[in-house]
Amino acid sequence: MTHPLLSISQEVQAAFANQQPVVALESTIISHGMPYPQNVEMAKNVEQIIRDHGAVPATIAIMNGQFKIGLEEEDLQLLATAKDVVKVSRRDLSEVIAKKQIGATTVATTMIGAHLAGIKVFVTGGIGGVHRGYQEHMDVSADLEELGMTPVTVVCAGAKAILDLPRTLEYLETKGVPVVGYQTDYLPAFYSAQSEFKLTSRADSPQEIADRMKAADALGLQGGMLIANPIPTEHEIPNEEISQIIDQALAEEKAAGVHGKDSTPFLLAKIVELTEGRSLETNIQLVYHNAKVGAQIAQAYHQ
Ligand code: PSU
Ligand code: MN
Repeated sequence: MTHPLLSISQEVQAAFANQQPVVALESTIISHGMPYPQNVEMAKNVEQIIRDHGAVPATIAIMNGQFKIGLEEEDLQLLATAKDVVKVSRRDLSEVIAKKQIGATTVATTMIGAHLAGIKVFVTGGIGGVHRGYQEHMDVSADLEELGMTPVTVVCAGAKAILDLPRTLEYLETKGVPVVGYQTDYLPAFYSAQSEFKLTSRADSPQEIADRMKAADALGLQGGMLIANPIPTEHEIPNEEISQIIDQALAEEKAAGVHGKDSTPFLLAKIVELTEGRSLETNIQLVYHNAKVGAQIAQAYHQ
């Protein structure tokens, strides 16, 4: 019996019926993470990349008081253009469902929807984390708590330096979340393939990750796993270039008095503006690379 608050697309239902691997995708990256029309192009392309690599994509959003698992092209278009799409993290979820608003799911709520639907692997760009200046404002993304309690494997390109990377790693350790470098020993820094922060865990193949997911299942561990997959170096923006831009974006955020759930979307848009679109192209390329690796992990897990 399907959960009453799930609306599953025909493509995804067929994948479940045929025991094909399914990969979840988030929608905040579409509504609040990238400008139109690149957002909707990215959303369509990333789904196709997952299909081309042997899995079935399930982009997730909130519509008509339900989690919609697997979106139609018109849904993607709506999420990419509508002005009243709510950014939905765990805190906002029950309200947006009850009011039947259109909601874009963050990493946290995409994990919740994926888990309800029985999807084990989820591909995104970057996760939320401990924001810089944590000592003053205590801004820690609900994504980190969700990773600590919901058993979904999240493939990302690390976290961008708008965040406090070492404190984000400490927080994940406290929550018991494995942070696995995919073919790397260092935490990738989103736009850049590598940060200076060494990880305690590395995997070199999708099979190794699938084995760990199965061990976590067998143990009944409730939390998720974070796979940190570096952007291919031909697409990266080197640390020294992007760090000045990030500092400027953070200064402008402070001057504008932006905080809370508006912080991440503001900084992402500001960085696109300051790099004249180069950061957007980088962001899109890292999502595509994550999609390929995520599809491979989902396949290995399903065998
Ligand atoms: N980081 C990115 N791109 C994004 C996000 C984070 O590089 O689009 C989005 C994701 O949906 C993530 C959310 O779950 O921002 C985190 O928001 P907050 O920090 O408000 O929890
Ligand atoms: Mn926050």
